Amino acid sequence: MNDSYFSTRQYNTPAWKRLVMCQEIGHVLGLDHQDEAFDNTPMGTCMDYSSEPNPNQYPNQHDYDMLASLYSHFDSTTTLAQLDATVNPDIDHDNKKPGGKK
Ligand SMILES: [Ca+2]
Ligand SMILES: [Zn+2]
Repeated sequence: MNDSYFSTRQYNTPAWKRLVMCQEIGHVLGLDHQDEAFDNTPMGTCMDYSSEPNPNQYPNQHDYDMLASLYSHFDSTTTLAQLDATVNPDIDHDNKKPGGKK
């Protein structure tokens, strides 16, 4: 984290720290901003740009719904075999068993 903003009195508060950490972790998990205007009513999610941090310290239901749609399913394809072939072209993918040693 670039914590240079926290040397500014206005931002060196628990609410701003929670908002920023929540938003950056949200980005790592694949979430985008829900809103990028600073001067409108806070949406109650850390994925909202706002000049009022207090209502925006945590994810809201939309963020949890997005995470569920991103992750609560099995992938229909995988590129793992391609990675194996690059790293070790001798791996026999046809005879690979689930849970077998690799
Ligand atoms: Ca906003
Ligand atoms: Zn952001």
